[in-house]
Amino acid sequence: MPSFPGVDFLDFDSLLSDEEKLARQTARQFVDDAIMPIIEQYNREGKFPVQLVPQMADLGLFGASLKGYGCAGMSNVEYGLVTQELERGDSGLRSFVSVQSALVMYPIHAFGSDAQKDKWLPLLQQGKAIGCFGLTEPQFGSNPGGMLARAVKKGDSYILNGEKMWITNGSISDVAVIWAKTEDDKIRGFLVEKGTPGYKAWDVHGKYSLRASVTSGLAMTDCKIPAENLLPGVEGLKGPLSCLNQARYGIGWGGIGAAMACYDTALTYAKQRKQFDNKPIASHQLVQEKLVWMITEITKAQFLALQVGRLKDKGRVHPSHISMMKMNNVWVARESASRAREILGANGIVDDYCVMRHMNNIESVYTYEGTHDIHKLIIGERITGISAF
Ligand code: TGC
Ligand code: FAD
Repeated sequence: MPSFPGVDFLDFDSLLSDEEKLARQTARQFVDDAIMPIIEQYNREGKFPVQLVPQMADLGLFGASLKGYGCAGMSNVEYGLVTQELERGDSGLRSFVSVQSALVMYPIHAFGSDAQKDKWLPLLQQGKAIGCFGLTEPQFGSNPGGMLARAVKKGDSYILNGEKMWITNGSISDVAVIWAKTEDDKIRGFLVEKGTPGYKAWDVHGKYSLRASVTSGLAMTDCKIPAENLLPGVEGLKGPLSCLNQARYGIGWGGIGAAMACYDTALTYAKQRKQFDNKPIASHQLVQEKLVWMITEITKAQFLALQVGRLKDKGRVHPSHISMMKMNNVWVARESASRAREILGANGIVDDYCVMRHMNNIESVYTYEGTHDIHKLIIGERITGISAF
């Protein structure tokens, strides 16, 4: 399939290095060749295309911005451009890569023991093991600090009890990074392996969003976890929140990808579809206004993402910068999908076109990894010094 040409109104590409363009092109071609031909079918059937995992591993997409253990050692900008392309294909594919990379490999890399890193990072990087990240609980979403999951030390083990909800990849994971409070009320991370007695995963059905992604609930009943499966390098809420910084960053680029897919589809459609005197609908001012809104916001989102990426590469990014990027760029995707749907008229509601799939997916992306409004409050706290949660 010919490669997607990209969306570049303001010569954004002149700010990218050859390596950055190559990383994007590699992901772009993979999306066009391997994802686009099958994604509507998988979305319709509500299945994750698990057969793509080895191919994604071969392309170095897992843990791509980490160093060592076979990881590609990409810059943050390169990694961001990859997640942009994946989400242009489908948010579910980007979710898979985000969870595997930012929420499972990153905490093991940053906070794990040498034995944990040696055991899991090569397997996860090669796609021979799949991981998930259990922070959210049925009663604690935006406020994970209130979690009920508990780990009690008993000899050389921890006894883990609790429930996690809305967990991407939950039922297909070989290892789960589970966050729970120990007896001193501190949040700690545990590596819970598939097959641990008392550990159960089940799938959420009836989703209208992220249908090509596995979303699960997890239950842990008196799970005996060897003490060496505790992540030794971090305690407190800053552990899971620092993983979220990595994942939210990828999502900020991903939003651009979903918006690009909707814009490109709407622009092509508007130039072809004729109404009133056999004129293309693109010749009407009201239709042009929607397309102009999209290209303007996509362009602004690109420069925001690039600056956050450059700051991250220099070690100068603050979590509130990433919040602004996640909040803004996912909103741009949501609004672009809505406008593109209008331009496509009735055709906008069927899966001959990608628009409604993106529109539905973005509802999850708008909510997970900190809702749109939680990111507003993070930025609000940063500029006023006052917490309004
Ligand atoms: P607060 O008192 O502000 O902070 C507690 C400790 O954490 C530190 N901290 C951070 N550290 C690293 N990165 C950040 N972004 C951090 N934000 C805060 C903070 O300095 C403090 O450290 P210390 O040493 O003083 O203890 O915590 P709070 O309880 O008031 O909560 C703050 C709030 C609301 C911003 C936080 O809870 C939050 O972000 N809530 C949203 C929850 C969320 O995003 N959940 C995501 C679950 S995972 C998911 O959705 C995966 S989707 C996967 C897919 O892509 O498919
Ligand atoms: P709530 O926290 O109940 O919020 C409901 C509404 O209230 C929101 O609009 C919110 O903005 C608002 N609100 C809450 N508090 C405030 C406040 N203080 N001020 C103003 N407004 C507020 N979690 C994981 O741990 N791992 C995963 O892999 C994972 N994957 C997910 C995949 C999908 C498809 C989805 C949908 C979710 C996933 N999540 C995952 C969970 C996700 O992170 C949570 O849904 C999210 O953090 C919001 O929590 P909640 O749904 O409980 O909403």
